[in-house]
Amino acid sequence: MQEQISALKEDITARIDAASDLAALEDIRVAALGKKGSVSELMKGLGRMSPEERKEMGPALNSLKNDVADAITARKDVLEEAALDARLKSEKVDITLPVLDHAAGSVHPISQVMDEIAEIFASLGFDVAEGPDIESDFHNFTALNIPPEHPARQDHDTFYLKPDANGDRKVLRTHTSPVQIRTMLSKEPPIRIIAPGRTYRSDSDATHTPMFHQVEGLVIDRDTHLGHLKGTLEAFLKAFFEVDAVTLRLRPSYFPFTEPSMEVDVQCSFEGGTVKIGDGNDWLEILGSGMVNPKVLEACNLDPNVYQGFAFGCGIDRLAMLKYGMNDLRAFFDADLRWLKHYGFRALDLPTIAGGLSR
Ligand code: 2NM
Repeated sequence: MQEQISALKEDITARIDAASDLAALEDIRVAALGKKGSVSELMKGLGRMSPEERKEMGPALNSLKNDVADAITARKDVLEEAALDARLKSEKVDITLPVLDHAAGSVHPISQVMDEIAEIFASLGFDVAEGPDIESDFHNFTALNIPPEHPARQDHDTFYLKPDANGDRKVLRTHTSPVQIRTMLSKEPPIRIIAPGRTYRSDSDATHTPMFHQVEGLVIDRDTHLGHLKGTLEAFLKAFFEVDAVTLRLRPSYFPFTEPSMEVDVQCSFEGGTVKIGDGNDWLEILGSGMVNPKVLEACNLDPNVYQGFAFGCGIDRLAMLKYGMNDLRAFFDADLRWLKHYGFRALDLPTIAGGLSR
């Protein structure tokens, strides 16, 4: 019996060492330790033995079983490591090689438009400012002359976060204006910035998505006036739509953070089923703007008797649709590769004023 055990052990270990892959090893395990395996069959025989025999054979069979199991585990480790090595070798990527086809990935139209806007305003002397998406109530509302009980806080369809221990609720910023507030609080005028980025309102239909993109602009100095606002917006829209001239119409409006406030329309035509910006018989509302309300300046510790300035804001998603002839806002966020291939921009082809924005 002892001899039978050693012979079996020798046989099984030889097979284990010869197993060339994990599947072959599993077959060996089943043939030895499985329900009907050779080792299991021997162990079944224990029941028919006399107590003396069992006393001797029990431990011997147990250690056979353990030795076989250990040998399988050891071989499994070796085979798994070899399999991983082979896989790493076959999937090796030489990251020092030049990109084969950089057109394979593309820049999303919204990123392209943000780059274009930053480039245009850089040429006018503006910096790009950024701030957090999760904002304090103060920066998103109060400092902008939107007091606690103002209906604008509901009108904005604000996403509120759970209140903290002090009962303060943070918000997903409903506009990028809090970036302007942060800039005025931390920098001395003159200030010339744009604040592009993500904004959030609980609103979803063909023309609204709960996350959308805005760019706002802010200029603060001692003698900044409405003429500067109009000239800046004209220069921006001409460069953005790549036309020689634009005609603007400033319509009186109301925002809590500006006084006076103006809606800005650009002259356009809708002939032939597409919008043409520049001239024509129609008007397209494109921006909100105004002179920064003295209360906002005060909230930012700026003396309204010394400093004044203008601000404006507009939706980037809509600007992108207008410029690149897209009709459904929701397609921006579908991540449909066919759409991205059609509308995407070449990754390394950055917009420049000199080289053209949207080649
Ligand atoms: C708009 C329209 C008009 C605006 C105002 C400010 C700030 F912080 F200076 F008061 N930031 N953005 C503003 C003004 C935004 O968006 C339609």
